Amino acid sequence: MSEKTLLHQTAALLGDFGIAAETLTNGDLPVASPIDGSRIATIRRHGRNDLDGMIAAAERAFLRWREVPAPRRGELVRLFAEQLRRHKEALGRLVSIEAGKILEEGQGEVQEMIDICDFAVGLSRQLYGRVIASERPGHRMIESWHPLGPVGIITAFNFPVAVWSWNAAIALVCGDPLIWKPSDKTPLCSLACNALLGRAIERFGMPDEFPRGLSQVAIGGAELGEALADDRRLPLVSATGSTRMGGMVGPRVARRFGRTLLELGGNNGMIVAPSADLDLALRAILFAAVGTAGQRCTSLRRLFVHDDIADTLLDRLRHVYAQVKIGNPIEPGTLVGPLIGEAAFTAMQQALEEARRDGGQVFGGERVLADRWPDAYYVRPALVEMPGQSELVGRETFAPILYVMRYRDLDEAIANHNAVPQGLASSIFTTDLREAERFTSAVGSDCGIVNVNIGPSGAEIGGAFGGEKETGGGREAGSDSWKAYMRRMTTTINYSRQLPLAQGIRFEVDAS
Ligand code: UN1
Repeated sequence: MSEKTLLHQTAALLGDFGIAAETLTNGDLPVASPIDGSRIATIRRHGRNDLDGMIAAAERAFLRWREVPAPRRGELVRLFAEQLRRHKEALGRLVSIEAGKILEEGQGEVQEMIDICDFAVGLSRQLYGRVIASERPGHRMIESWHPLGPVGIITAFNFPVAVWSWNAAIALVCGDPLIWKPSDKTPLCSLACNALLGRAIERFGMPDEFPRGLSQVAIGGAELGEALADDRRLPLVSATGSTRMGGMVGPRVARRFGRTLLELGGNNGMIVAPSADLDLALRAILFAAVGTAGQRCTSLRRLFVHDDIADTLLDRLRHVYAQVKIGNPIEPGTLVGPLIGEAAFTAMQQALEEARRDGGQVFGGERVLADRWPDAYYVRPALVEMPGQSELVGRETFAPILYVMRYRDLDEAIANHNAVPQGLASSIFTTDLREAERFTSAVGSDCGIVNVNIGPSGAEIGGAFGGEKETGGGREAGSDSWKAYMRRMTTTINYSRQLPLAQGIRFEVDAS
């Protein structure tokens, strides 16, 4: 893959989305493809002043958008989904070029966008409140949901389009404008998404400057994230990324009594019990641990295997790990693309070194294809047999490292599974009903996502997505996650001729 080819492909793809060629050359932020490390664009970074103007525009758009009936707002999201269907192949390819994901996964991300849009369109007619029985005669209590205001959305490089869309599609039907700060490693994907949404906005037909403020992208690094977190005009900041980033955003938003929706680090585990269907388990492990080069927040990082089947499973795992095709993610047949960059590679090598010091036996993990692409970082996924769950295993290393530990007793395995700071996704492979139920019960996994006979990654959008502990506690996407994007109102209406007080309190003066 020559530098020229990727550069040209990127410009052509973005051109089709309506992004002018000058946008890709006139700037101060270099964008590289992890495929070969070559530069694919140089775009303009925004400063705090730009962001300030964007937030002001979003505030103005909010005043109009909140008055558009929710099912009409849903119509905009329906139009956006139409654009996504039309450009699924192209946007998926851009994801592959900019984030290094294999084509299949790039397309999968766009499918996830389409799915959440469809969900949001239906939701736009179902933003239900409730009627609550009042304790007072002649009174009615109702709970209703109203638009909240402009939402700040911070996303990571590894899901450069889908995670924004979980927030965007829901926030839009809820009546909230969007300000998106993508990872500065994947800004082009965000420009493409915003351009497609722009086309939908155009077709929807809205007056004057209002469309601009409805959805904006702020390009930059941590300084912009901090500014978003500090700004009182953004009642909600939804942030997906590392626990370190969440530790910066969370307290800053809390200091101004704003609301956060945090989806942070995961250190996802799987228990493989003696009764497990090992063929299924093997495929699930491969997809969850090796897919996306181990760079999903839901990637499988810890495997607890029962002693009785450990040797068999490990033999089979080593076999598939040795065969997995690593290479250019836009070539068909590749299963593992590059790491996002040098820092990810260094962190992975340091973790493997530490694992060896802790008595771990490392299989794989070495750099490959360096002679072909010296500026890109491809690795063979690593399997590491650990004598126990050391401090290292408790940390999330964003790379394809799978720590394997053996167990004898399920409760002990569950306890170890839960004994890490993160709480995103988990799974058990078993055909024993008692074990499956125990794992999904109150005394089982402490994660937000708890699966049986499927791996921890690759969640559908219909469920609420997120996790506990250092994962941040937020829930995005389906179920009733929409409530985070709205303002809850409790209303009591008195249609009687009396004024009874709640709790039977008497508070009167003789006014005669
Ligand atoms: C992420 O890595 O931040 O469940 C999101 C999954 C995907 C989303 C991952 N649907 O793996």
